[in-house]
Amino acid sequence: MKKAKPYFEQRRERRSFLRAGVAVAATGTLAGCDSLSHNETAVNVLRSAEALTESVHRVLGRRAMAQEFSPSQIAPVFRANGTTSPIGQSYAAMVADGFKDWTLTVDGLVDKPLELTMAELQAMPTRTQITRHDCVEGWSCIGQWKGVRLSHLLNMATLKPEAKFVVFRCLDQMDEKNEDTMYYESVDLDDAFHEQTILAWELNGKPLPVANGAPLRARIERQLGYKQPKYLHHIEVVSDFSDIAGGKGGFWEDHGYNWYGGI
Ligand SMILES: Nc1nc2c(c(=O)[nH]1)N[C@H]1C(S)=C(S)[C@@H](COP(=O)(O)O)O[C@H]1N2
Ligand SMILES: [Mo]
Repeated sequence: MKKAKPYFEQRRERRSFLRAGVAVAATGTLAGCDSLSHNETAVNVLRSAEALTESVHRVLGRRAMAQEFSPSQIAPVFRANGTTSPIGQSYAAMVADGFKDWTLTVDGLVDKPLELTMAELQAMPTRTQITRHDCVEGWSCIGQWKGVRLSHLLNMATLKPEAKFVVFRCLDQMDEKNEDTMYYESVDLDDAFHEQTILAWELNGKPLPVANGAPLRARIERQLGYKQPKYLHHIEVVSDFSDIAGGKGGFWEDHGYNWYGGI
């Protein structure tokens, strides 16, 4: 009998087919959560465009802001995707006690490592933004996020000169049979210090739901959906990620996605 593939492998196959749909979302005027239809020619044109995106972003600079929307454009329900309820006792226990003992660690190539409670994070200067999330599976969704800028934490921790990337470590295990499949992601310092890169504890004016990454998730608004890590507990500053997990800088990158998911 043929062994069933882990669900993330099945999803990867579907995603590589659909990923070009995101560019359609980026040029359309979608409000709320919409599925996208695909047109063969457009998909091929956009595939080649995608290859150029990283170099174009490098030349033009990476400070440009992602579009922000008005409150009336917020989707009634923000769609959830990927992990929507992390497996395992330790996360369940955190949910049960309202994340009372959860902390966020910031360490690696920093002068002053941090360990922050939610109360400490929430006492920091906040940013609120209404943005559109674009998933490579072919849907987009507009939501309002509130949190602290990642730059604020990185400045507090003070990066060492060798620092090049920020790695986000999450609490959810992707393959229930393999403990080495925790979701993780990474971005370079351009994205880490971007004005709209925040660590959010609120979605649409309410505490971040479990399905969307409670208690804390990153919003890196110039990047695609898979570069928006949920269920954060640890941020590590590194010079190189080749010795982390599969070495490609993220869970989906280790399964074939581009490391650069800029939009
Ligand atoms: N920890 C974690 N972060 C994750 C994922 C995941 O499975 N686990 N899925 C990613 C993908 S592919 C998308 S589209 C978004 C979905 O975020 P949402 O559930 O808030 O819509 O989270 C991203 N971040
Ligand atoms: Mo996604």
